[in-house]
Amino acid sequence: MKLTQKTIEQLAEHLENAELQAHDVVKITDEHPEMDWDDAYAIQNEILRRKLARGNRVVGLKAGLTSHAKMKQMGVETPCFGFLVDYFSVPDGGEIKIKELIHPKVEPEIAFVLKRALKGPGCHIGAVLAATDFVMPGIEIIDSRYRDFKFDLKSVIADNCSSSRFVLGGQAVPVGQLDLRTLGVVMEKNGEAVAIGAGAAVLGHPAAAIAMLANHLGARGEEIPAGTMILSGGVTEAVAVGAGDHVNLRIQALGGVSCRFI
Ligand code: OOG
Ligand code: MG
Repeated sequence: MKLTQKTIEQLAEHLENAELQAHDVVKITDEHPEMDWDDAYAIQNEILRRKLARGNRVVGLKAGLTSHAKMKQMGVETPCFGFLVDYFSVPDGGEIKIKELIHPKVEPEIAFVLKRALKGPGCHIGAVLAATDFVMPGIEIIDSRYRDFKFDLKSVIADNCSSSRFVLGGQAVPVGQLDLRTLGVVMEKNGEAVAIGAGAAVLGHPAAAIAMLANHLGARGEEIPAGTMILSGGVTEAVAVGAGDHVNLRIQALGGVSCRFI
């Protein structure tokens, strides 16, 4: 760790205020180029602590930057992990208020729900599939607090990996009979297909993103608890949205999920 506890708390407050007040900020590594990975996750944890103290609850976890399309779009080469709290959750078909957000983008995701806890190190896709209750389609709405969505990996980790809203829907399907690599993914904006892909775009197999998360937490002595919902990461590039847009995601064998921006 390179930052003091006081600086970590200040940066967490700074980034969380940007989220809650829907305004952008410059990336924090501009002022703190010395910060390291532990500092980045410590800032994210401090944002979580602030939310829990205010009565919010964790309702899921996420892996991000797990597909080449996303890594290329954002100019980074390693996945990141974040948390999802209660007020991020939007019902299927629900409305999302643009004025509560800065510059939102949507991305198609495969969501996993676990029936058993997963603990690294050494977690692999076999363990993930064995522990998975079902998968379902999810639209993630990301909203980097950084100006023009420009950041480096440490800055984006501190910013809880741009987490903002998510929508789950479709069908909850057990993984036993599915080949998650070849599941087709089509996301439409206002009726036009704007993002098309397949599950394998996520680290070769979306379960690998869940295994990486378990191994990341395992290195810190933590686990993914049974029952956790996890977004495995955008399959394609994220697509910018504005007021009036309607987004619909369909995933082969898993059905569809949608939301509207007002
Ligand atoms: C970081 C969040 C990435 C994903 O699924 O790749 C993410 C960003 O692109 O702003 O959620
Ligand atoms: Mg995502």
